[in-house]
Amino acid sequence: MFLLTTIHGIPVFPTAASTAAIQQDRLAWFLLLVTGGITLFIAVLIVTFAIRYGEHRHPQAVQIEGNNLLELGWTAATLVIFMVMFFWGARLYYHEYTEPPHAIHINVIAKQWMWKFQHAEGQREIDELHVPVNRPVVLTMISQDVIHSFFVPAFRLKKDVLPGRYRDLWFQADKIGKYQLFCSQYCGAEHSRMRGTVYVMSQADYAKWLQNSGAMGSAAYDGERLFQDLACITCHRADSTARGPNLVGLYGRTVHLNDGSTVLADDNYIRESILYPNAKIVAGFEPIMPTFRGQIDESQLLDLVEYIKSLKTQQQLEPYNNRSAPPNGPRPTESRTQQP
Ligand code: HEC
Ligand SMILES: [Cu+2]
Repeated sequence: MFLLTTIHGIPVFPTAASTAAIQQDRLAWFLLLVTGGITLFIAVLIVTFAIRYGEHRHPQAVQIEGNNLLELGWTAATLVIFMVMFFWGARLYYHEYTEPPHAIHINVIAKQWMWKFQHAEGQREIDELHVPVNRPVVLTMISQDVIHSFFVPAFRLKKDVLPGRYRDLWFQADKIGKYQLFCSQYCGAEHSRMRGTVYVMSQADYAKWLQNSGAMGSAAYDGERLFQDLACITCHRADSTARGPNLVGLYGRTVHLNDGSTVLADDNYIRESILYPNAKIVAGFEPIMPTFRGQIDESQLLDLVEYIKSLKTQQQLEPYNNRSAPPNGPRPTESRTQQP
């Protein structure tokens, strides 16, 4: 395997601890060798030509008017090299932007100057992230203030974390250990202290950690409580008198809006619906939803999103006290969207 992280004990590349790391290192080495090789070749030519064809030796220059074979040759050769770079890079890029199914999902909130992590099972961490080895992990990241950047050199992983917008990032760690996390976007006075540690654990240790880290309830469960406390439930009910759309099965569905357009109900759409309810009005509904901007923080918003994502059956939306009531037929709210 072509992979070099140290030369005589001197580290050239940081430890490679994710599936993508090895791939990216290979590409980086390839680019380095090609560009380094060409640079060297040109440097040697310049020096030799300068010596061999200096003014004193060849006072009379002989013009060469072109050589088709040579020109075709180097055009084709560079094209091939660039195409290899392009497709190789595009493959890695595509891989990086395709979230694998069955991944562990963790929410990340960046703020001046710390990293907050919220596991789906309810664990919350600050500046520490525990993940299992050999399992894909999807991070949904958002900033509470300015732009930060999530950077784990050992995973060859870096992505800006923006305010007002969820962005996903995924990785699969393949070496148990402790790795550094940095913020790589200058974000204020204590930017340099915005660091953390990623602990990659065996699957058994991770399961133990999940059990022992004292989560009170899952993120979706916290979201459900908020849904009741903030009285979302008064409008978004699963009964025929509800004034808001039924949120069951909303996540991942296409929503029809009153201006005739459609939108995919993803994390960012749900977030926008809560903060800017009037930005997009669901077809068949009045713009009566109040904004919750300023009333809930990023972490509560993420919990609400988790809860709405978890809504798969009507029963889940019933208030606690009539959970056992059977769903009572089709509801007017269901006509607003068509199942894909
Ligand atoms: C006063 C009633 C009311 C309250 C309270 C309310 N909503 Fe809404 N909500 C609506 C209405 C009406 C719509 C559809 C019109 C629109 O898009 O603004 C809507 C739309 C939504 C949508 C988009 C639904 C879709 O099908 O695309 C989401 C998500 C949502 N609300 C979440 C919430 C959450 C979470 C809360 C509590 C924090 C909440 N709502 C509180 C009335 C309400
Ligand atoms: Cu930062």
